[in-house]
Amino acid sequence: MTTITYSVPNISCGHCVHTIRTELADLQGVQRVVASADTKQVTVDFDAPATPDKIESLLAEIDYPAAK
Ligand SMILES: [Cu+2]
Repeated sequence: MTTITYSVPNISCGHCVHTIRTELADLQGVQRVVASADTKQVTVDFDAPATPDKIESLLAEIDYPAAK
């Protein structure tokens, strides 16, 4: 299991949190998603076949790109 915390500046409300949680949960291998509008952070626990690249691509696709 790998855990990565992303900084996602676009998170502004509970809707954003819900969207991110729902979309990431659909990615195979993702075990747990914690997103917060307060900290603007998304923490993802995942195993293969999910990868940091796939998670970042998905976040960018749904308009919540992770800050580098
Ligand atoms: Cu929102």
